Amino acid sequence: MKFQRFAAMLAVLALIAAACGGTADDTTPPDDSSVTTTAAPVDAGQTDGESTLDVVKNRGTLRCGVSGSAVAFSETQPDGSVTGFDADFCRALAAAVLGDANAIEFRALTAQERFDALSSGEIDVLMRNTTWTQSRDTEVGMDFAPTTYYDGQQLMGRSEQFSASSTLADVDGAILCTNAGTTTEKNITEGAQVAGATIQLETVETFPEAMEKFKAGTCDLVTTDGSGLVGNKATAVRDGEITEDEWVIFPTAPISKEPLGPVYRQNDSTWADVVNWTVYATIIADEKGITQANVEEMMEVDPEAARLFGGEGELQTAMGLDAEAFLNVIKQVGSYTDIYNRNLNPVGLFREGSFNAPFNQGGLIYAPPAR
Ligand SMILES: N[C@@H](CCC(=O)N[C@@H](CS)C(=O)NCC(=O)O)C(=O)O
Repeated sequence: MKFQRFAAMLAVLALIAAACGGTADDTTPPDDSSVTTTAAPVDAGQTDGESTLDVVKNRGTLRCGVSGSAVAFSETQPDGSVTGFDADFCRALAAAVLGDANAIEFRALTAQERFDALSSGEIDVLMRNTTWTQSRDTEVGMDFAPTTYYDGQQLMGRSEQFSASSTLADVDGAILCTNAGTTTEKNITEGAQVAGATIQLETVETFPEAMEKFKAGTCDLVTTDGSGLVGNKATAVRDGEITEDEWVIFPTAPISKEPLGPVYRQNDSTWADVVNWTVYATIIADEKGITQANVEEMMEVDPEAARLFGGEGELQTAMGLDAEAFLNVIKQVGSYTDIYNRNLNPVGLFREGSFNAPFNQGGLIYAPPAR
């Protein structure tokens, strides 16, 4: 225990040193420019060995890290509320743990800030378009929940310069913009090199800033996860800034794999189970056609649904939750399809034919059995 406290102190000193003198690049691990420490939580009143589950229950609110400006995933509204796919998974977790989908404090974080916010205990969970990578899973000190959205990196340019069949070789000589502290900047640097294209990469703090530069013509292209490009293009069309065919997203086959999902501090198996099974509950509900409207009826006729939503044979209390934890998730927030369709259909993202379709319809969205 003493050693752990000493390690935590060292981590704080490292953070202060980084904040005072260094740039993000001084501490860049191989795949991430955003992290200065991998230490255990040093804040938020969490004692050594205590699960985040107890911290959240005692506090009575969930602190959920989001972007706040990721179209359709987490967008801070003028009244301060946060909407989107990631925001709804925060709500699902709050409904499971606290019985109240609104018992949340959202924290808007840039890509650079997100892992430090988790390491320091400022947030309990991160739901911010975050890609599961080996370095984040190991040296950065994170653990990853099941993927909630299978994405891939693409580029967006003007139709007079690029087309849907453009490739990375075609971006030779171009200025590309994206946000810092992301897999995006690493992928495009490597990808362009392999394709033999010389590019000028400009990284800014947030993706909306990259979009502003693209609109102003300072950048020839923007690049990020495909969902982000689709969302930003849909917003520009909706706001009358462009016509549907003015900007083009390419290449059709993304240049990377970006499995996005919830992230938590490593080595907290109790909390990991809770976050993971909250995601799984939304997926199992979806597999069974269970919705906010019919969940109680389905519990009568389907033994797995009965267990998962608090009936005979329930396993939620063994995880430190109320038996009805996942019933609250479905009733207050909905199944995976409810969450997906509500947030992503409006910007033109559909499950059909994508990796985000259910496993029995050719997709990758799959949950282990609730038994
Ligand atoms: N998935 C990548 C990229 C994440 C990312 O920053 N995505 C952009 C595009 S949607 C974003 O969240 N932008 C909103 C912002 O900058 O706040 C990662 O984990 O590094």
